[in-house]
Amino acid sequence: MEKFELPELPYDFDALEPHIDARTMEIHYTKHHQGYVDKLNVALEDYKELQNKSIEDLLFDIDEVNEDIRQAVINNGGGHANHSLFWTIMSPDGGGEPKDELAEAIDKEFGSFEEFKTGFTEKALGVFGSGWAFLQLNNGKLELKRHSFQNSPLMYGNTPILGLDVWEHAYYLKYQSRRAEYVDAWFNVVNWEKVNELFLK
Ligand code: MN3
Repeated sequence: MEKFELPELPYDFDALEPHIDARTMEIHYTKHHQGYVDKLNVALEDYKELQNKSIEDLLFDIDEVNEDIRQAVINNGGGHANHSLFWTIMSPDGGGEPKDELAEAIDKEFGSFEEFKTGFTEKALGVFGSGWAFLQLNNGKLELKRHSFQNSPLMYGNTPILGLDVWEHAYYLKYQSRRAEYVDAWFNVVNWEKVNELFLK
C-alpha cells in the first residue's frame, strides 16, 4: 500500500501559459513531484507508524523520524509538501494583488504590496542553487524565508502560505538562466484567494 499520493493538479498543464509553459508543468508534476512521492514511500516502507502521519506532521516532528531515513524524508517529504502547496497557490485566474485580510496583513508587515513583492523577489533570487522562497506564518506573524533544496518551513514550526520553486527544473525550458524573468512572470499566476484562505487557517 502506498501511503502518499500525488495530489490532483487543479488545472491543465497548459493553463498557466504563457507564464509557465505546458511542457515544464507536465515534467514538473508527473516526473519531479511524482519522484518525491515515490521516494518518500520507499523511505517509509519499514516504518508503518510514520505512514499514518500527515505530511505536515511528519515534517513538523522531523526529529522523531529515525536517523536512517531522516534525510530522505526531509528531501522527499519536503519535496512532496512544497509542491503540493505550489500547485494550489497558482491559477490561470491568478495575478493581481491580494485582497481582504491578507492584503491588510501584508501592508502592516511589509509596508505595501510592492514592498512585499520586492522582498519576496529578493529571497527568490538570493537562493544559491536549488531551493524555494516562502511567505510563511511564524507564530501568526507573516515573514519571508528562503530555503535550500526541499527543506520545508514546517520543519521549523512555520506554516508556508505561498511558495515559489526556484529549482532550475521549474523554469529552465522557457527561461533558461533568467530566473528573475521567471519570478516576475510567476506573479501573474499567483492565486491570492487561495493564499488568503491559507492565511486565515
Ligand atoms: Mn520543483
